[in-house]
Amino acid sequence: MLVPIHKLTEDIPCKQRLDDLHTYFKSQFETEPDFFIRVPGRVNIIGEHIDYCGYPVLPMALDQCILLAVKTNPSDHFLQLRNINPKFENYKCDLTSFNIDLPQSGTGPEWYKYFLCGVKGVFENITGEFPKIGMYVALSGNVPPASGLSSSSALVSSATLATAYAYNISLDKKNLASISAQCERYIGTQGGGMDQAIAYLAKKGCAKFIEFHPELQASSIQLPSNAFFVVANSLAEINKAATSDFNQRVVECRTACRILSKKLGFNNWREVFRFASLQSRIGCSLEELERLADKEFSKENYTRADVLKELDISDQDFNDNFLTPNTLHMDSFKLRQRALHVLQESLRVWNFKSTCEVNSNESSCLQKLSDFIGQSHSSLRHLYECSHPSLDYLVDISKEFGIGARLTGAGYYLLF
Ligand code: ADP
Ligand code: NG1
Ligand code: MG
Repeated sequence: MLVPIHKLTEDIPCKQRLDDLHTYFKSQFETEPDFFIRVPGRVNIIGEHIDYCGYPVLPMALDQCILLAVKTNPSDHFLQLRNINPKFENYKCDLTSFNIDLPQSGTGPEWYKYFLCGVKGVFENITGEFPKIGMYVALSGNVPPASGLSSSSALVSSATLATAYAYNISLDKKNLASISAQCERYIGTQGGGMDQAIAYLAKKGCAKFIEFHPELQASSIQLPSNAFFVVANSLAEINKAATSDFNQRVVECRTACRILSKKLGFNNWREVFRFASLQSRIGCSLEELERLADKEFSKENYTRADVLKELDISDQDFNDNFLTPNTLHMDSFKLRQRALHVLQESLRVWNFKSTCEVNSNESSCLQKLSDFIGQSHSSLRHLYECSHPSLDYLVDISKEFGIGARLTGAGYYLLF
């Protein structure tokens, strides 16, 4: 949401935080902001680690959000960033020449690099040379960072929206979501677009069924009126850009998909790296694709040599064209487990959606939804191996009370 300062009314959401940010902005820059931006975090109800395979997901927006106060300054070309949380350092750069260089390992990228992703994403969508305009920006965020609730994408998406508005670029919400999804990859992770899509396309009072293939589409899903969703923090944090875990899973999925595509004799198997594309290319059902993966991937573990043999390519080709900078070391691939998770989880999303649509007010409905959520966690824990002992503990306690619970986001968080 974008609010010019003259429309800052009393009934606007987050009014107190906006007032505090307004005061902070003035104390930092000794001037008034031109506009405010609000972008929510999200909780994904079901459909985990499948967006980057092209399959639909079912998230909803949270109240927790990133707020920005922004003033443009046409008389210079500097970006100046301040964060109301003193833990995050001030930042200034020249918008005519900046780059997003990433740390080699260890801690994740500095917070302002997520903002730069959004700026870069918009700049890339402006054709030809254009004058750079300075921007003063103050940020206030209360999405718990590195916890699976999409604080990173709320931050990147807020930067995209702020930059597009500052530069008077007219883009619709779907375009903004797609640009934000693409440019967040400059932070080093190969995400799928769920977080940025819900950031822009969420509607109050419902979840969204978000499709990516063949193009971005969001439809509202009415959840049962007698259902409660609780988001609990396991307190285990992971910065997705600080380790290669996230990208390793993406690479395993892409590799599995390419191997199936090659086995099926598709000449362009290199380009068919998302299961959703493979499925429409074959023209089969999810169940049929699952049976194919089950049949073709019989090993628990594939070595690098196994993969090279299956694809009939050289080590150099594999490194250059199929791996990411932080997955070059990979020499073991759990193709079977990752493929089965993706295809079964995708089926659960469709079943969850149709259960909500068909009998949303029957008591049996809640039990069914709860079961899907429980199965999703079990799959993420055992097949996708992205859970955490603290999370499993919370899920196990919930089970004792007959409540379906699962992690949400890339890992390390909980929902029921
Ligand atoms: P998430 O699951 O929350 O998206 P990520 O690992 O993708 O986790 O991104 C977390 C990173 O996003 C943080 O380490 C920080 O760099 C940045 N971030 C999130 N919220 C804020 C904030 N309020 N202020 C500054 N940076 C933030
Ligand atoms: P989080 O954990 O919020 O960073 C990540 C990806 C999503 C999706 C989920 C797993 C990004 C920006 N986000 O979310 O696209 O793949 O993990 O379902 O990469
Ligand atoms: Mg993130």
